[in-house]
Amino acid sequence: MINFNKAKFIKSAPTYLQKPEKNLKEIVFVGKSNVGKSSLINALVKNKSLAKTSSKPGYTKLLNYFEIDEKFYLVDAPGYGYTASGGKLLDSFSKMMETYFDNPSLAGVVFIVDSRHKLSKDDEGFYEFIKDKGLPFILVASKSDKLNQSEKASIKKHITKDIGIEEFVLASVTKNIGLDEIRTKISQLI
Ligand SMILES: Nc1nc2c(ncn2[C@@H]2O[C@H](COP(=O)(O)OP(=O)(O)OP(=O)(O)O)[C@@H](O)[C@H]2O)c(=O)[nH]1
Ligand SMILES: [Mg+2]
Repeated sequence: MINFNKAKFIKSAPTYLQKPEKNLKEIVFVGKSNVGKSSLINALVKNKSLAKTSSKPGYTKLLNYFEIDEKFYLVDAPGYGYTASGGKLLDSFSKMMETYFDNPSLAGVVFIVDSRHKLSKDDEGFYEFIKDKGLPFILVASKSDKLNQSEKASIKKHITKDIGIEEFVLASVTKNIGLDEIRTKISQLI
């Protein structure tokens, strides 16, 4: 059993090569800027001020390592702004993240998309990228508190039918939806 409430900030790093000394597995949170990566980390550990959040996009600038229950790291990452092309990530931030994915400690990706919209080209590009790399991932559709029933049905149809991802978690940090399921899935990757 992992105690997610036992969470502490360890350090910020520009690449995984500067990661914390203690060698633990890592779960990284990835998605477009402002999708709710940092908020989701806070909700999972029940500490609203652990990871810094903002209503403005582009807030998280480095890899932020949070140690959970002395067992593994949750890694908060900047949001993407990259162009997907043949599985390569193009801009300078993306180069930084591309090297991150060669990190041997990486145990899985929490891939977050906005439940109010279809996947963007960048989301689809990132999905191709993790598929190519064969990385285990948990797909989370965030901000589900903003959806009505028919909108929930339509994002489900989009993800499962158009994109072809069978399993995903519809989540809301404000309404505490999907969080236990995400904790369970992360525990299975560790
Ligand atoms: N209604 C609602 N708002 C949310 C939810 N999750 C995040 N937000 C809001 O979305 C905004 C962005 O949240 P962040 O957690 O900072 O997003 P981020 O993905 O870390 O953004 P960057 O670090 O800039 O890439 C904030 O105003 C949050 O309060 C949610 O489940 N529901
Ligand atoms: Mg952030």
